[in-house]
Amino acid sequence: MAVLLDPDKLTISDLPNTAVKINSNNVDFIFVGGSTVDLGITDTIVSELKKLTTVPIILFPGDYLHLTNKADVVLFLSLLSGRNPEYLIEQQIKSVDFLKNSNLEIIPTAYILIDGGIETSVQRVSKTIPISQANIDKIVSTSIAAAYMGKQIIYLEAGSGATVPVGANIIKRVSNNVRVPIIVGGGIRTKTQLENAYNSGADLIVIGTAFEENNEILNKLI
Ligand code: 1GP
Repeated sequence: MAVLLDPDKLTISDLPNTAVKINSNNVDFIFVGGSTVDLGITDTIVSELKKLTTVPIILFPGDYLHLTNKADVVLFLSLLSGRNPEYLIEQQIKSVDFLKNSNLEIIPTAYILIDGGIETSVQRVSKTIPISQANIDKIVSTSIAAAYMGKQIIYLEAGSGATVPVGANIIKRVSNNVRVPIIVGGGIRTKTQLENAYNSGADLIVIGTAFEENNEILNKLI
């Protein structure tokens, strides 16, 4: 399981306690990112986290300006559910000057936004429409196209704070059709939802809001 930390919603003084919870609950990865993050904060948060944990830190950037060399990996996201060139290719081009001189492991990732029941910040910031959960064929075709493009991860995203996580039927259909590892996130708050997603074929589940609201939740989930 991965925990998502949004630098916008954290202060440096929160980090020691956050790291204790992460370290004591077998969290596999820490994702750091958010749609709207002030400049420089990601770098500071990741530097501090590195002093507190050995859990690998994966950047999940909302903007190329959030990149930092202090993390281990960056998900090189392309928002394939949307039709906004800024998040399909422009941000990626803008990131090259930074990434070509960095030591980050870069993982080509298809980012697929699926309707999570509310307008989420990724939808607002990216100005793209999520794919309806009813439109499973489109989600599957987008995932297969992503695999043909060479994406190494497919991220099925209901959006942070979603009221409806990505459905088990969707995860199942995608995992039956692609061999690419699948990350699922958005609105997962309970052990049942977590188990349903894993049993349907998710390879990694990301928990953000539920952990922000209650950082005792990990021992209930894992
Ligand atoms: C958001 O998928 C992540 O990008 C996690 O979502 O905050 O709803 O857990 P939550």
